[in-house]
Amino acid sequence: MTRSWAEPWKIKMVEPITVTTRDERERAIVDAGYNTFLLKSDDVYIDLLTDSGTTAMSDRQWSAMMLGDESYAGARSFYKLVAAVHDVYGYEELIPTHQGRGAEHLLSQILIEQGDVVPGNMYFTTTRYHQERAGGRFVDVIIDEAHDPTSMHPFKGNIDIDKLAAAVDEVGAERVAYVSFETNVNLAGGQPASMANIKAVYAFCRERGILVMLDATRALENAYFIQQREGGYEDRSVASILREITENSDGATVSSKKDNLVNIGGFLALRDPELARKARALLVAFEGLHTYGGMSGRDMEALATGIREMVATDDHARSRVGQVEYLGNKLIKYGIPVVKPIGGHGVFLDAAAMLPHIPQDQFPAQALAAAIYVDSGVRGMERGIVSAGRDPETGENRRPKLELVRLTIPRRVYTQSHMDVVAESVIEVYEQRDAITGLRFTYEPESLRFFQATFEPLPTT
Ligand code: PM9
Repeated sequence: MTRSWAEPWKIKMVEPITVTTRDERERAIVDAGYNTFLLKSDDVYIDLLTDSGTTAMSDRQWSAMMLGDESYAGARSFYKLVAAVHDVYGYEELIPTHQGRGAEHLLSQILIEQGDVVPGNMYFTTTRYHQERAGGRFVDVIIDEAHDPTSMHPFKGNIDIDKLAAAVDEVGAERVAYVSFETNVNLAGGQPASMANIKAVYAFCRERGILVMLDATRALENAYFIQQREGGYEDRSVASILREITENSDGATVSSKKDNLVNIGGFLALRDPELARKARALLVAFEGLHTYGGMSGRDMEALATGIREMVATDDHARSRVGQVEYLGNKLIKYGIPVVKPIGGHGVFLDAAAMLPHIPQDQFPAQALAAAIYVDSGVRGMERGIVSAGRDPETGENRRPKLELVRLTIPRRVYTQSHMDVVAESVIEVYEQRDAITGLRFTYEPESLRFFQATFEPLPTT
């Protein structure tokens, strides 16, 4: 008999949520221009927009906040954070930022020169935005399986070394700013890279003198999948696998709003003191002094505690990913098309397969996210053509192969009963899918358009 697992915590405080009526939700989605980012949280029942900054902190984190040292310079809380990042991730140089994109901005500015190439394993919205803003050209070198929602490859976050070699050969190693290696690739569906692949990329880059910068935002979840799926790692702790992932990298950007169990914060971590000096010079202009960056003392206390807490036992990673798998398996059982294998931070609905009657230009994933919200008050997020944006050179829509709705699970927030309600709503909407129509823009922002764009339904013919 397979034995069940349970969350390694019990609930000490609750936050009431209420369910709205269908009429209220129909009005709310029109007011929000069919963009779930523009809904008010009071109009949302179960909020699966993102796992970013939506974590429930522990009693230890809340009590650590009381110890926050709010000194402008040299705060005690900063040195606790430096020690936590060093002990858990192994990096010597810490540049604290307000969140992940602050770190991406600094890294892009210190390493990318106009015309440089930045190979990476599938784009992330803010990451690519900063790389392009600094004059770089992102080249996707993820394995082909990552673009196929039905492929059961256990490590769909892997970099294809042949694609990487081709990207390097095209411009020469000196025009490659760095390899941008995301752990547990978000837009592929929360899919991990294998340790074998991570090591192969380090070896390839070392030989050619190219830096490897991790996006270690969800490296913990990647470490957990390595433990579960890669031969030789089954008896290793998630903490030790995480250290092995980061071991040969030259640095990392981290949005601490995910793995690190806090509501705000992030950092750039580096090994080279000279590079760190350059980053700190920018830090003081864009974020704050080098001993707080974009965080208060209490934020840094909560973060230092969260970083240690996430690896204290493997139970946290197991129950976090276990809850995502619980929802995913329910949907798979019913025949809902989802990205497989189920990823680490959310279940990704294959909107292209669910709504084949809506062409990609009419934003099927955006329409599906809106329909699920109207059905039940469950809020997900589009991760398809709207998120991909336009090519800055041609102005044309980028057409990602994946047209997805992400149901992202916040850490330590919802119970399995919430997951049951979510699954039932998705099933209901799937059964009524022919009634869903495509959308068109009523407002399209120039960059990162998915955050603030508004839409209206296309007239039915
Ligand atoms: N990710 C997410 O919901 C929040 C913003 S986009 C909707 O998935 C990676 C892999 C991320 C990420 C944010 C950032 C940026 C960098 N890398 O949001 O600036 O998933 O802290 O981090 C979001 P910040």
